Amino acid sequence: MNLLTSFYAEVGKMATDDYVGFTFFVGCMAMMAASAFFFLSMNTFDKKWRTSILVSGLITFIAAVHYWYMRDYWATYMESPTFFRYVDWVLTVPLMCVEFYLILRVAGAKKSLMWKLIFLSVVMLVTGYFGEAVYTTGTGPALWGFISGVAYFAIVYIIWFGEAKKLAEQAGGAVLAAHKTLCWFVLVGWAIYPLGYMAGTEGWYSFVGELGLNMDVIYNIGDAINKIGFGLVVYGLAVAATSTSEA
Ligand SMILES: *C/C=C(C)/C=C/C=C(C)/C=C/C1=C(C)CCCC1(C)C
Repeated sequence: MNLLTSFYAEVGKMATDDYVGFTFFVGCMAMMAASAFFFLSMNTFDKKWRTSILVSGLITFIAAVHYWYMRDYWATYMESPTFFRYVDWVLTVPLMCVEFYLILRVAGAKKSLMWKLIFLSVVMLVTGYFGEAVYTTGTGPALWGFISGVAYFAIVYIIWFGEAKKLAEQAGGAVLAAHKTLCWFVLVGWAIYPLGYMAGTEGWYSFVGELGLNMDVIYNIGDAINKIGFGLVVYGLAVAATSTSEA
């Protein structure tokens, strides 16, 4: 076999109705493109915003690499790449918590706020993994999903009403506006994930799966919205803050 035929032999076929495969593929490309965008734009901003843009790029870059593997895993086994999915999340979601801290630093945010959010996000994801991959029968998924949901709401509380909200108000202006948008991402954008979880695990909520919704498609849509959208909000803040400081 020459090089060309062996190359083509390695590219799997994809059925036109394989929405999971399709969204893994498009998700991978979108994450790559977003990473290039964030990394290349980084140096056009004031120094104090560069770390935030760098983190936006790291989030989509880490996701791009995981999507590369997940796309391949799905194409080979036609199974949910649960392990890679959660490794991706456990790296990227804490980085989203870091973003909150970074933009609120102008109002004097403390590291303890960042660690609190990181801790809660890890609890949310590890317990979610237990329900999705370890205790997958009986009341397991519902119970672990519930614990995960409690950690999720603790994050929502801190950013919407707690410490983070107060700092955003002190900062005011573009930071407050960006913080508010990010809060909506967490409340609405992140709520996509429990929906995917309910579609893909067994429990009293099995009607969600019966609607014909697919867990991986839902997770892939959620990731595209949240990782790229979140990064763009931070990008918009850096644009706004850089142009006002020049004026
Ligand atoms: C880039 C990836 C992101 C923003 C992932 C976020 C994931 C969640 C908010 C997951 C939440 C879950 C629950 C609230 C309950 C059920 C289990 C999870 C892990 C799907």
